[in-house]
Amino acid sequence: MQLKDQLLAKIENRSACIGVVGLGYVGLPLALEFARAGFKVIGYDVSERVVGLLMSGKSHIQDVPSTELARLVKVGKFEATTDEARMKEMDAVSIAVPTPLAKTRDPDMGYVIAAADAIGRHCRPGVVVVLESTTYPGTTRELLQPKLEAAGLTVGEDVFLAFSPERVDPGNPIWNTKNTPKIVGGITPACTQVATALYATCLDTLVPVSSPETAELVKLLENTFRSVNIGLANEMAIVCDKLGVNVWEVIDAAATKPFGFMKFTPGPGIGGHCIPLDPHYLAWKMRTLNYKTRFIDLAGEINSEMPAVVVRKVTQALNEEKKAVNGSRILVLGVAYKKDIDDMRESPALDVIRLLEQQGATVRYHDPFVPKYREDGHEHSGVPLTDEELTSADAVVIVTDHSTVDYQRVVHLARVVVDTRNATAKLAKGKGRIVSLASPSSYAIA
Ligand code: SAJ
Repeated sequence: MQLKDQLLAKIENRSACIGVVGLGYVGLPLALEFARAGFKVIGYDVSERVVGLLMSGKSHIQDVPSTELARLVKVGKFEATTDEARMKEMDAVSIAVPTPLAKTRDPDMGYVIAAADAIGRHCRPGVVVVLESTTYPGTTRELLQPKLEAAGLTVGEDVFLAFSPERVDPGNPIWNTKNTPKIVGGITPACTQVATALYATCLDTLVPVSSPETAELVKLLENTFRSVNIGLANEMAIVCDKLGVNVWEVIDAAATKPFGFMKFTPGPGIGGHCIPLDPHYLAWKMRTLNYKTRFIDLAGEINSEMPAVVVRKVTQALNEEKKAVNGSRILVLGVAYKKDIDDMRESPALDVIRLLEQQGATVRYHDPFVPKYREDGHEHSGVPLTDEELTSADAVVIVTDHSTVDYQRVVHLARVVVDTRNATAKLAKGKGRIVSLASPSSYAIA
């Protein structure tokens, strides 16, 4: 029986040993889906802390309950390890390691290269390897395939190689690893067939495409689409502010169009591990082909300008009180990169706080999801949202609109509220002034 058929049979009867490299918000949920489907799963991670935590039945990922993890560890269906030699036991390997941007905004492929090198050292004939990490088009073919071939393996015959983008939205109550459609693009049709069969054992919907480049680009289109449209919403905020029109009213009214429109909202900038970064992987690749991806670059410019726009708004609001930013006491409400989560990655709140402090303000923050965070080696602690904090602040700036904050109380007690998320739209007027990111009650952003 051919290697491909042998592997397909082991996938079918669940005797295949599944490997997941990288046990973060993508890898761990995926590992558990395979374990739930009946496979023995070995999770590999370089972090002793993470592996130790997982083996003690404790999950560090909000979407993975520790009870389920502990059960699968106990029955021997899931095992975490830092020993790369365990990769030789794996019949399938999904790579879900970080693909950050370097300070130069160029792709940092270090984690993918390290994972691919380790797999190359231990991979054997009859294995399927799938890269899930978001990356530039061509990575699977140009970076991973040669490493498998250097191990003496022929892709499409001895070993099967594909790209399948992660579509994990941490904390999403509706869409999860199992029910989100899964794109799969193999180097050869046999690669696509095997990788699709692998994921079909535990995921609801598979979407095979014709190549890994197609699959790599699908992911980048998805997130570039968001970045560009968020950038448009942010520019619309600047336009509305100059025209004295309420941008939120404009967008809500446009969203009544039942076709041909999709609502995006302005804000203090974009954060997270995807939207600020993913489009730049495509921009970087196209620069190597002497093409400038203007939409990506322009959206990046506008989105990354928004923290400064917010600070100008705060400056103008304080100016109306005959106050300077310098020496003012400012309370920032919400520092996570989006509402109702605790994730600080690339949060625009960090830029807003930094810019205010550079102008001499004393900035404190309150975030019910982020009691403290570390930045540039310093630890920052939040303050409780007491009446004193609200009444003594020269301005309260709503940067992330967590649902658990009582904004009516904020507006009632604060002298000036700068609202970058339209969190105060439907509130009764309070003692202080509300300055929206863009509406007639605000001052031109300039
Ligand atoms: N944002 C806006 N205006 C918007 C939407 C978002 O300013 O209209 C800001 C958010 O506040 C945040 C940033 O953009 O700072 C990113 O927000 P996001 O809603 O795109 O959330 P993410 O970063 O968690 O994006 C993830 C992505 N998921 C994957 O890459 C698998 C994205 O593709 C999803 O569409 C998104 O979740 C989602 O829809 O929740």
